[in-house]
Amino acid sequence: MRQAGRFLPEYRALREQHGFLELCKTPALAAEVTLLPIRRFPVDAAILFADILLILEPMGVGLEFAQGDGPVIHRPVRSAADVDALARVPAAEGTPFVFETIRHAQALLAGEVPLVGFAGAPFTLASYAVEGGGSRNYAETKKLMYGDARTWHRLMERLTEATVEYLQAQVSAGVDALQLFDSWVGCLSPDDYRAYVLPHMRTLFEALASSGVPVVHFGTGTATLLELMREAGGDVIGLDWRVDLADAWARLGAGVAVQGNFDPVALLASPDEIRRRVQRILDQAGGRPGHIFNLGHGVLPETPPEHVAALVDAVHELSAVR
Ligand code: 1CP
Repeated sequence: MRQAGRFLPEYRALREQHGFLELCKTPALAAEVTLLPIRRFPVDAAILFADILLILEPMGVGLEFAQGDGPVIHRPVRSAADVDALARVPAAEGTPFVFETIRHAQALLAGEVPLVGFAGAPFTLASYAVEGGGSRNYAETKKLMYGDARTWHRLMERLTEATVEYLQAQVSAGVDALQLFDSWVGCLSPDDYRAYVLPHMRTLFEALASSGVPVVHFGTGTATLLELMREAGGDVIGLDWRVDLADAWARLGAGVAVQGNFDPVALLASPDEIRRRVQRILDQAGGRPGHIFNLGHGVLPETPPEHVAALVDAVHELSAVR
């Protein structure tokens, strides 16, 4: 996760010449960025270079990536009228560059490793749309959710519909797997997840079931939500480092794969410590099929690339002996 991002000097060099949205909207460049980690590390998959927020731009919310401040949405969605005003634009017209990047990246990859496409899950997308950017407490999001449930559900329906179409178009363009990022859903209680999020996630996963590619259901801070996430759907459930992988897998049951769950901050530790922590996760997985080794969240910009190399090598060496 964020393996193509700001911790790579070659990415930072490209960013000196191009804005973030400009990179995303220039398929030849976005495909190159997608391949940067593949050229540097023997990772087992590439993740499309794009962003979860791109899908919001054609809806007319005024998306901008301000230098150093993260994403800004200039016209936040906070009322029934705001939801009604969201433009309905077919994915092929709204984000054609994403599908072009996929075709381009697949041509460059030439089957070397699979390409993972992705989208933000409706709750996480809604949190940005309602807050107008990143958030700590999700106050505006919860104000809408608790104060006007009807409008909340209409917003979630709109985002779910758009996301289904967007992901189906990614599959048509050639991705080999999909990941749904519900990065911030861990701010909800189980009751609220069940009432305000789960029905929409179920709709989403049911619509993707016929896509023919595996779907990863990812979140962070989800220790209390894992069973509900499983109920919502996904072939693979993403785990963060706050849970013990073996315990979490036991709770989820044998019929589902898991992904995770190395603490990305532990990539700042020494290669020896990284190796010990890789071993611990592999021990918890116990050689069972259906474990995708991954970080529990994205690579931090300050991570030394050599430490990522040490992680990838440790995973390959220590899992090969089984
Ligand atoms: O200045 C820059 O170059 C922008 C940094 C950056 C990058 C490299 C952003 C802005 N997005 C991305 C790429 C990105 N985002 C990828 C491509 C794969 C890769 O780099 O390896 C992916 C999969 C994402 C997904 C994404 N964007 C998520 C979900 C995953 C997660 O980490 O939780 C989220 C929440 C975003 C929003 C976003 N985009 C960018 C930033 C800085 C943020 C987070 C802001 C916040 O904390 O609210």
